[in-house]
Amino acid sequence: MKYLSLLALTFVACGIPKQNPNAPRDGFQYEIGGETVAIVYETTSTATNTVEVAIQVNDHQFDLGMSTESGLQKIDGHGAVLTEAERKALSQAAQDYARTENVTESSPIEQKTLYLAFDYLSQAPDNYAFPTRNFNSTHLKNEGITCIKNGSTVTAQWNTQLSTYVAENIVVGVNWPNNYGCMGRCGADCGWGAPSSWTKDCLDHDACSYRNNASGGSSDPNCGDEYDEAADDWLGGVWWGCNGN
Ligand SMILES: [Ca+2]
Ligand SMILES: [Ca+2]
Ligand SMILES: [Ca+2]
Repeated sequence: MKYLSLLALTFVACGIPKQNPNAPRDGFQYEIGGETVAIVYETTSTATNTVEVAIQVNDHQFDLGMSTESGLQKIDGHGAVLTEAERKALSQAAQDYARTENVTESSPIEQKTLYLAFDYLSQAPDNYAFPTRNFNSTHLKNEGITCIKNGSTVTAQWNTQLSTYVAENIVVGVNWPNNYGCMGRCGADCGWGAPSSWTKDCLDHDACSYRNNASGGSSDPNCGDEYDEAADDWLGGVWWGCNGN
């Protein structure tokens, strides 16, 4: 981890311009709205069938654990709150990584996890502070991740500061405006062909985010909990075969 920190600091401190050939191989750097965002990552496979993914976004550290047998085990964001520029950079990194590495469903778990982690982090609600979370893998499949099918009608459910319960029937896969295409797909809009999950918790998150952003409310107090509940779906749904079909 020390290596990552030093690397990132050097990376930022030198103000390396875009596409510098000396930039570290395992990283991205973007200029977004006058803000420099450096992203450095590292994946490690352990003896216990677990893949550890470390992602550093400027001075924020994220550590994820993915089991090759049971899916997502932990996400530790150390309390990080991402800026809008950092979230946009992560979204771009997800796209660039998926294209560069040609990430597909048959890619190694390290690659899929890294791509899905970039994608998940990029969709954090405003002012959301990433906690330390552990997932009870024995309950993941039946309680945490429910696959949904494209073209079926599913009742999205969420809550807000003003309403303890909001429900709306949505045809899975329908395109809503403002980059809310492919409703029910975990991730913004319809993605770029890289693997993604289609689940109930992601539909709830999509609907909550759209309805609350559209009405001008900050989405965090309203949809932060839906974002939490979708974490295992986002990162583990592909693993469980929730491909929307
Ligand atoms: Ca879930
Ligand atoms: Ca909510
Ligand atoms: Ca979505």
